[in-house]
Amino acid sequence: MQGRMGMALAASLWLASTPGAGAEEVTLKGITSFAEKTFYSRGFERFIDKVNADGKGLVQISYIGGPKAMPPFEVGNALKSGVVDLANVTGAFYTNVMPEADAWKLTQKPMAELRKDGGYAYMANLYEQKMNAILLARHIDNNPFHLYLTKPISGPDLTGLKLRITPVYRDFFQALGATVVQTAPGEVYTALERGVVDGYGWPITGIFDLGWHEKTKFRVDPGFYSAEVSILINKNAWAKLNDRQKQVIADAAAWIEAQAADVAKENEADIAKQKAAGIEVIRLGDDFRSKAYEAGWAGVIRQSPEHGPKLKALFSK
Ligand code: 173
Repeated sequence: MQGRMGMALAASLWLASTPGAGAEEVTLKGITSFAEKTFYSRGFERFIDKVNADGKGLVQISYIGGPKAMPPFEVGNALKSGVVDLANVTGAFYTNVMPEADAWKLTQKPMAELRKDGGYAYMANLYEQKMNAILLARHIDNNPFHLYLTKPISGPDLTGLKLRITPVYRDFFQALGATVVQTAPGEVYTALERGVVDGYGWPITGIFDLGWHEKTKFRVDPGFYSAEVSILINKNAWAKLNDRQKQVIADAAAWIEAQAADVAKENEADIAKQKAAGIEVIRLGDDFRSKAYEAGWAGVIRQSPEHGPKLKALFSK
C-alpha cells in the first residue's frame, strides 16, 4: 500500500514540476444559450460536472451561465472570437456566422452514423472555416419540433396567424402562410401574455420550464425535424490543451452525446404533462411533416447554395 501511494505522490510531484508538460490546470469559460438548469442546458451542465470531476488538476470549466449573461443570438460570435471557450447552443442561434448549422435539424441519421459516413466530417470543415470551432457533442436529438397555438386551426393553413420563430421554423411557417416574428426563448412568455403572437415553434420538451403552458391551448401534431443542441469549443482554446486535457473533454463529450438517445423518454414525459395541463392536440396529416422538410431544405439550400445540396445528400436517409 505504502509503496503505491509513494509512487502516486512521486508521479504527481513529477507532473507538477515538469515544465512544458502542461501540468498546470487550465480553466475554460463555458456559456449556454438556454436558461440555466432548464431542459436544453441540462446536458451541458452534466458535461461540465463530469469535466470538473475527471479533470481535477488538468482542466476545469467555469460556468458563466445563460441568457442573463449573454443574449442567445450572440453566443456564436462570442465562441468564434474566443470571448468564451465553450458554448451550449443550437445551430439556429448562430446562422449569422454559419447558416449551414441550421441544417442539423434536418438530419435523419444518428450522430454515431454521421461520424462514420462523412456527414459529421463535412460539417466539421465548415465549423473550422466559419466558426473557428469544433462541435464536440450533439446532446439533443430525437426531439421533434411542434407548433403551439393559443387559438385553434382546422388545417395546415396558417394565414392570419402571427407566430414566434427562430430560423428553425421560418421557411416552414411562412410557406404555410404565417406572419413570423423572431424572438429569443426568454421573450416568448411576454409575447404570449401580451397577445403579440398567436403561437410559437418549440420542441416537444421544455414548455414548462419557462411557464409557457399557462398560455398554450393547442399543440399541432405531427412534430417535425429533430432539435439539435450541441457543445462547441473554440479551436484556439482546444489547440492550447495538452493530450490529457483533450482526453478529459473528449471523453465527457462522447459520454453526453451517447445520451441523446435517452431524449425520447423525456419526450413521452412532456407529452403526458402537456395533456395533464389541458393542452389539446390538433392532428394534421403526415404531409404537414413532409412540407416541413421540403421548406426546411429549400431554406438551407437558399442560404447556402454551395453546401446545402451536399448536406441534404449526407443528412437524408
Ligand atoms: O425555438 C427555439 O428557440 C429553437 O430554435 C430551439 C432549438 C433547439 C432547441 C430548443 C429550441
